[in-house]
Amino acid sequence: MTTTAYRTCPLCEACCGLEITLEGGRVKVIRGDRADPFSRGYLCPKGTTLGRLHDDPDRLRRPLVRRDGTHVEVSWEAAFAEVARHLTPLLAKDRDSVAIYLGNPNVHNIHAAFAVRPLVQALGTRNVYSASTVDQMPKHVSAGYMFGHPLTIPVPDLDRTDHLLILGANPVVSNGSLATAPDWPGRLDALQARGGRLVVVDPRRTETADRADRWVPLRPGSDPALLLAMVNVVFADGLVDLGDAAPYVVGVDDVATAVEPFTPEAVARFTGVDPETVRMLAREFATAERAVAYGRIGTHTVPFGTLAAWAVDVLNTVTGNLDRPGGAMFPHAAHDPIRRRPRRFRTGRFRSRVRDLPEVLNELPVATLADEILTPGDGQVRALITVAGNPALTAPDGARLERALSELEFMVSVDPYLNETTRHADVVLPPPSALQRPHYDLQFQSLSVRNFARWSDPVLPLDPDHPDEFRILSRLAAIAAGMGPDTDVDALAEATLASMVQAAVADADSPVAGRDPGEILGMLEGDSPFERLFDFKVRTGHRGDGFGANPEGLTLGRLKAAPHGIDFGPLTPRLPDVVSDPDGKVRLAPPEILADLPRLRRAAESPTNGLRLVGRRQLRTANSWTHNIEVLVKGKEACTLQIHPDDAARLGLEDAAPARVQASGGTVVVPVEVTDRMMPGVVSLPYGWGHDREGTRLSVASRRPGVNMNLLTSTAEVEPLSGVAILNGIPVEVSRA
Ligand SMILES: Nc1nc2c(c(=O)[nH]1)N[C@H]1C(S)=C(S)[C@@H](COP(=O)(O)OP(=O)(O)OC[C@H]3O[C@@H](n4cnc5c(=O)[nH]c(N)nc54)[C@H](O)[C@@H]3O)O[C@H]1N2
Ligand SMILES: Nc1nc2c(c(=O)[nH]1)N[C@H]1C(S)=C(S)[C@@H](COP(=O)(O)OP(=O)(O)OC[C@H]3O[C@@H](n4cnc5c(=O)[nH]c(N)nc54)[C@H](O)[C@@H]3O)O[C@H]1N2
Ligand code: SF4
Ligand SMILES: [Mo]
Repeated sequence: MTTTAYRTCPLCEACCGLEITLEGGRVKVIRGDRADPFSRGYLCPKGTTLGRLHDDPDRLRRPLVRRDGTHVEVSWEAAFAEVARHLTPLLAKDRDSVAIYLGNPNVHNIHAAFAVRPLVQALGTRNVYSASTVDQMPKHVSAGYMFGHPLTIPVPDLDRTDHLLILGANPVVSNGSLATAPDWPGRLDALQARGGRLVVVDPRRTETADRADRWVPLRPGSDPALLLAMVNVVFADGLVDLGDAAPYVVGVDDVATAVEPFTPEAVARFTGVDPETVRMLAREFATAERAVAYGRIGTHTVPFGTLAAWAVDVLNTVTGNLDRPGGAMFPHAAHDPIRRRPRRFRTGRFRSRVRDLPEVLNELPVATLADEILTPGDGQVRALITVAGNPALTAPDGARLERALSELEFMVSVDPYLNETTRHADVVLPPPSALQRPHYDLQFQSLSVRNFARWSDPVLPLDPDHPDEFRILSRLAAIAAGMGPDTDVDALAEATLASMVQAAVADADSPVAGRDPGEILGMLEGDSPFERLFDFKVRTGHRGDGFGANPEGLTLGRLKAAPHGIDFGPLTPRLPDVVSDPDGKVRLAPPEILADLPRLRRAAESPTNGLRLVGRRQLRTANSWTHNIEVLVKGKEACTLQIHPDDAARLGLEDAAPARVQASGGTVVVPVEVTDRMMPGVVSLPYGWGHDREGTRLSVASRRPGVNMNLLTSTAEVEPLSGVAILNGIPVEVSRA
C-alpha cells in the first residue's frame, strides 16, 4: 500500500517541508512538499535521504555496553542500570564531576527540546558544554548585550531587501543559519530579479559569491575591522539615519567615538580590502532603499567573533535598517510567551575550574572540556554524557579531546551511531530515527525570515520496545535526580505538567492566570505526556488558544490539521516589544563589547602574514554525521585542501597530489585542489571528515574517511567574550607530502 506523509526535514536550519511516499511501511521516495507555503517544494540532496538514514544497517537499534573493550548489545533495562550504577555515586560525591555535551541535532529535535533542560537541571553540574561554543555563541552575547536577551537575534529580511551584504556565510551550500529560509538560491535569485544587489565578503569565492554582484575577498578574522570602517564612513559622510528605531536606541554617540580610529586606511593592511572599496561598500549600503548585513560562521568562530556579531547589527542600525521591512527584523515564534520578563544579560556568573573562563548562557567553552577531564584535582570531570554530539571531530584539537575521552571513568552517549566520539562511551543509548518522532521547530521559528508554524507527526511507528528519545532523556534525568533507573518517566512528565499548570495559573502574565488548574489539565490534547506538554506550551504562547481566551488560536490539534504548515506572513516591526533590557532600549554601544575594541585595534595595527586556513561546508554532508549514506559521499574526492594557483606554484604543490598541512594544533596530509576560488594567502579544508578510527561502526564513512580539520585547530585561545573556539583563520604551513 502506498501512503503519503508530510514532514519537516530536520537536517539543517532551512526547515524544508518534505513529501514522503511510503510503500509497505518503508520510505520509497522523498520530494519537496509543494503545498508547503514556506518551502514551496524546495529541498536539497540531504533531504531525500531520511529514509536511507532510517534504513542504514549501521544505525543502532539497541543499546550498547562496552565489555572488555568491545561494544555489545544489551537490553534497555541493563543499559540504564549500568548508567545508574556509575553516575549515581559520582553525582553523590561531586555534581561537577559529571559533564554533559549537547550537539547540534538537539536543536532539530522536539523531544530533546523538551527533555534536555530537565536533564541538565537534574545533573546540577557546572560542566555543561555544547556545540554553541564552536558556532554561534558570539551572536547570543552581542544580542544579549544589545537587546537584553541572547535569543533576540535579528535576521535578514531576505524577501524584501534591496541590498544584502553577506559575510562569512555560504547559504547557497549551507542553506543558511541564524536565518531560516528554505531555498536560499531561489530567494537570492528573486532579490536580483527585483533589482537588488548581493555582496559577499569571504576569503573564498563561494557558491554564494558566484551569484553575487560583488565578491570582496578579505583576510580571515578581520570582518569587524571592515564593518567598523564602513560604519566610520557612514558617520563621516553624514549618512547616519536610524529611522523608526531612533526612539529606542541609545549609545549612537559612543559608537561614533568608538569607530573613529577605524578608518578605511587604518584597517586596510589587516583586512586586505583597499580603502576605496570600503567607502564604496559603505555608501552603497547606506544609500540603498532597504539594506541588511548578515554574518555567520566565518565571522563568529574567530578571535573577534563577538565584535563582528555586534558590528553587523551596528551597521544595520545606523543606516536605519533595524526592525524595518527589508532590513534586520525580529521573527515571532508562534509559541513565544505573550510577554517576556525584562532582565539584564550578563556572563561570568561562574567560571571554569582549570582556565578560569567565564560561563556564557550557563555553559562553558567546549575548547576547555579536555582540560577539565585531564587536569587532576577537586572538581575534575570524571564522567561525560553526550547527547547528539560528535566533539571528537567537531571540537578544536580533536586529538587531545579524544585522549581525554579515553581517560574518563564513565561515558554515556545518546546517539544513533557508534562513531568517533561514541566509540569511547561505556554505554550508548540509540534514539529512534528522525522519521519515528514528531517535529516542530521550537528554535528556528525564532530565526525565520517569515513567521510560520509546522507540526509533523511521526512518519514511521516506533520499533517494539524502543523508547522514544523524550523517554530516553527523561530516564537519564531521573537517574541524575537520584530516582534510580526504573522510574516511571510518563508519571514524572505528568507531574511536571501539573506543576507547570500550577505555576501558570498563578502568573499574572499567563493567559490562564487565575484559572482552575484541574480544568486546564482536563482540556489538554495529546496522546502522550510529551504531546500534552507540547500542547500546553503552544496554547499558552502568543498565538495559542489560551484555553478559550483566544478561541481561534493554536492548539496541538490545529497544528496537526495543517500538515503543510501555517504561514503567518512576512516579519513585522516589533522593536519596543522585543527589547527586554530593563530600560527598554537597544544598547548600541554596550561597554562590555566596546572594552574589546583596543584588542582589535592592536591586531589591525600589526597584522601578521603567512598562510591562513579556513573551513567550508559541503552540500551533501551535514556536519560530521551524514557521511555514512552512500549517495551523499560517493563520487569525486570531497575532502581537499583548496589553494590559490599562485600559492600552489610557490609551494610546489600540484593538483590532486598530497600536501602536508601543519598548524600549532597538529598535522594532516590531504589532497590538494588548486583553484582560483581561494584568495592568495588563504587555504580551505572542509569540516566534518576524519572517519578513519578503529572501533566505530560506520561502514560507508570509514571507506571515504577524509581528514579531520580539527586536528589543526587549537584550544589555546578562545574568543574572550563568548568562549567560542577559533576555527577559522588558523596559521598553517603547507608543503608537499
Ligand atoms: N573546524 C570546524 N569545526 C566546526 C565547525 C566548522 O565550521 N569548522 N562548525 C561547528 C558547528 S557550526 C557545529 S553546529 C558543530 C557541530 O558539532 P556536533 O554537534 O558535535 O556534531 P555533529 O556532526 O552535528 O554531530 C551530531 C551527532 O548527533 C548524532 N545524531 C544525529 N541525529 C540524532 C538524533 O536524532 N538524536 C541523537 N541523540 N543524536 C543524533 C550523530 O550521530 C552525531 O554523533 O561543529 C562545529 N565544529
Ligand atoms: N550542507 C550543509 N549545510 C549545513 C551544514 C553542513 O555541515 N552541511 N551545517 C549547518 C550548521 S551546524 C551551520 S552552523 C551552518 C553554517 O552556515 P554558514 O555560516 O553558511 O557556513 P559555511 O558554509 O561553513 O560558510 C562559512 C564561510 O565563512 C568563510 N570564512 C572563513 N573565515 C572567514 C572570515 O574570517 N571572514 C569571512 N568574511 N569569511 C570567512 C568560509 O570561507 C565559508 O565560505 O550550516 C548549516 N548547514
Ligand atoms: S536544505 Fe536540505 S538539509 Fe536543509 S532542511 Fe532543506 S532538505 Fe533538509
Ligand atoms: Mo552549527
